[in-house]
Parts: sequence; structure tokens; C-alpha cells
Amino acid sequence: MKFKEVYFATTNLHKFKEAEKIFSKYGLNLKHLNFKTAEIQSENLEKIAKNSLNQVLSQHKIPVFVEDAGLFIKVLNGFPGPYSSYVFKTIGLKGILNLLGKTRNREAFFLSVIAFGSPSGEQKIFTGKVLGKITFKIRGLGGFGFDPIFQPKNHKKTFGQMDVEEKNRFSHRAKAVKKLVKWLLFKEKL
Ligand code: ITT
Repeated sequence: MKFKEVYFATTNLHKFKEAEKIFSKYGLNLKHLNFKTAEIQSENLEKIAKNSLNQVLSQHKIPVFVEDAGLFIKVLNGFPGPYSSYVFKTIGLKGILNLLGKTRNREAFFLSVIAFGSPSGEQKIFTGKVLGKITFKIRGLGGFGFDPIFQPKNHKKTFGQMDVEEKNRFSHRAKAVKKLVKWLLFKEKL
């Protein structure tokens, strides 16, 4: 890899562990930077991620990435989307299930946007998306956030019923992190 070490700036250890597992599969070591960014309000995850990245880079001259993720529910016109963290803290899983009630169309997706930057000034964006549906009940104790009510397409379990390894096979975050890792490894050969 071109960079000796790469940092993931996040306050969410679950997110870090998911990414770390993928890095180590490719033989790379991922470092954790516990950094709380002041998340700007925007409907665009990429804008939020880029802004957060620049906050980190203004204080740390290291190769680093941030990730912004959200759950987008079709019948709610994409809500909670960029407000997922706040909605999780306020109305939580039960609040989302109540909002949907008995609605049959429960289609949703998770989107992950990674913004990577290095002190030399280069910046790159990587995204990952997973389609699925919101379950009728909370299922599973694993994972974090909305995992216990999100069932990825063509699978019987919710993310909450999977361990990190299994979730990493198809999650939004895993897809984005794999793109980043491949880019980091490919760059070395340039
Ligand atoms: P940092 O900003 O410090 O990285 P965070 O938890 O606030 O940590 P996000 O803003 O990206 O990170 O999170 C948005 C919220 O969306 C998160 O708190 C969860 O409630 C939810 N979320 C994101 N990814 C998720 C996943 O893989 N599984 C379940 N819920 C997820």
C-alpha cells in the first residue's frame, strides 16, 4: 500500500470493527481515530462526508477516511436518510416500526459514503449500497443501529442476526470499504 497506515475517523466502534475486518482480509492494518465531527445538515451524504473529512484533515495530517451512512425507506420518501443517527437516538427502532405500521411496501436501502483524504491533498469518494426491507418486528441482538430491523434482499436474516463476517458479505459499508481497499492497493503499483 502506498500509505504506511490509514486511519478511520469515527466515534462508532461498530463501524470501525466492520472496516478493520475487511482491511485485515487484504493484509492491511487499519487504525482508529476517535474524532467527533460537527456533522453539517445536508440531504447529500457525500457533502456531509467531504465536510467531515476536511474537519479531520485540518487537525490531523494523516491519510484518513470518514464514512457517512444512512437508511433510506421508500414509502417514507427516503427518511431517515442523512438524519439516521438522530432518528435512531430519538424514535429508535420502535419509532420506525410504528411509522410503517402494517404497510406492505417495506423496501429500504442502506447507503455508505466514504471520503478518503491524505495530507498531499488528494481526495476520493467511494460508495456502497444494499437493498432490503424493514421487518415487521425487531429481530436479532447483533450489530448496531437499525441492523435488527433491516433484512437484506434475498436473505432470511436481519443484519442484527448476523455476525460481522456475515454482514460484511453484503453490507453497504463493506462494499464501500472494499472499493477503498482495492484503490489503496492498486495505487501502490502506479
Ligand atoms: P460517526 O459519524 O462518528 O462515524 P455515527 O454512528 O454517527 O458515527 P453515521 O452518521 O454514519 O455514523 O450513522 C448514521 C446512523 O445510521 C447510525 O448511527 C445508525 O443508526 C445508522 N446506520 C448506519 N450504518 C448502519 C448499519 O450498518 N447498520 C445499522 N444502522 C446503521
